[in-house]
Order: sequence, then C-alpha cells, then structure tokens
Amino acid sequence: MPKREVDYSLYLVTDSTPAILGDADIGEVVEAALKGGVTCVQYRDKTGDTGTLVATGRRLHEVTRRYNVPLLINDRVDVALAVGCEGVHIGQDDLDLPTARRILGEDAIIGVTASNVAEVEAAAKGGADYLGIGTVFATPTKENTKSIIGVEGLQELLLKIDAERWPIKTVCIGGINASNVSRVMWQSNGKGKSLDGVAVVSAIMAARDPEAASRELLQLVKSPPAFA
Ligand code: TZP
Ligand code: MG
Repeated sequence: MPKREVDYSLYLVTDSTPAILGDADIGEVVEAALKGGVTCVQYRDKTGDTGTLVATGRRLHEVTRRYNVPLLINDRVDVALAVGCEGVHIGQDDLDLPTARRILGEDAIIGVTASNVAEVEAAAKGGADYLGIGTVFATPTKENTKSIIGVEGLQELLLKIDAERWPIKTVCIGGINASNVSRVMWQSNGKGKSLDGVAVVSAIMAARDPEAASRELLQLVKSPPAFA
C-alpha cells in the first residue's frame, strides 16, 4: 500500500496479554474493531518472539488490507519489513527516526512517541508522519510510563506545535475511553495544533463487544460536544 493520507481518527493499538485480550483471538478482535470503524491499527506485542511477531503481523495485515486501513508495527522496523505493512511506531528508546526512515523509505508511515516539546520538535523536524502524544492518563496497560501529562500537559504541547512549520499529525494515548474521549479530543483544541485522533488499547481490545466499542468511540471523536 503506497503512502497516502492516513486517517488517524480512531487508532487501535493491540495488546496480546491475557489481562487485556483474555482468550479472544487477536485477528477476530482487530476485524471487529475495523467493522466498527477503526481507521489505523498498530500491532504492539512486547512479549512475542520474532517468529510470532512476523506470523501474527502477516495475519493482521491480511485483515487490515481488506478494510484498506494501514497496519503499523510497534518498535520493530525489521518486523515491519518482513510483514510488508505500511510502517512502524517507534518510541524514544527504539531505533532512531533517521535510521528507521532510511531503512523503510519515504513511503513508510513512521510514528514517534513524544511527551515533551524537545521530543515533539525532534520528531517533527526528523520527518515523522505523526506523533503519539502521551501518556495522557495513568493506565494499567502501560505501567512504566515516563510521564503522565494529563489533559493540561496535552493542551500545552499542542499549543507549542507550530502547524505551519511542522505539518505533522497528532494522536494522544493513555487511558482514553468513551467517558473521557470528548474531553481529550475537543477541549485540547486550542489555538495550536488540534489532535487528529486518539489511540486506544483497552477501550477496544478488552471490550466485550469491540465492534460496538469502536463505533461509539469513533462517533465521539467525530462529533463536537455541545460545550465545545
Ligand atoms: N503508550 C502510552 S500509554 C499506552 C501506550 C502504548 C497504553 C495505552 O493503553 P490504554 O489501555 O488505551 O490506556
Ligand atoms: Mg517502543
């Protein structure tokens, strides 16, 4: 799939741990989420060995392609290459952005995690396609987060992103669910860069009905509440 305009509105990040996925099948959960309207998928598996990552990544890519939605791989540029998917998401401690870009090429979608202005600036200047800003709220899904920035921190960062100098997309992550997504999405839109979407793990992956959960989240992301 060549690089094209990506819709980041509702960005699903997977989790394969029993605490989140239970005994469900990851491919079925991802497909249900796609039916519910998820617009971008990241395969994130912190415990799988390389063979598992490549095999599951290929399986998920077969599903996401049917829905014409990009699949990115968390952390692992080598796995993204092996899967032949649309890109990667890298954190501050992963392979650096220039090297990832050199390996994957201009057509790849590369996202970078950022939680402060210096990281935002480096990723934007380095040619990342989007920023994953967070952690917004403390979350059991990722306990060892360096920084919880809160809605205020998110707002502050977005205000500092000069949309003209840095034409970069933004999603936020960390503890986002149906009860806070409107607040995050709409109250963080100040004079600076608005969010392009939200990234969620448990609100979809651990939902009893991932399709319905995705549909509800997408609707909330897209519709400004009365107070906005
Ligand atoms: N990065 C920052 S928080 C997080 C990641 C991968 C996990 C978010 O999970 P959830 O369940 O949506 O809070
Ligand atoms: Mg990482």
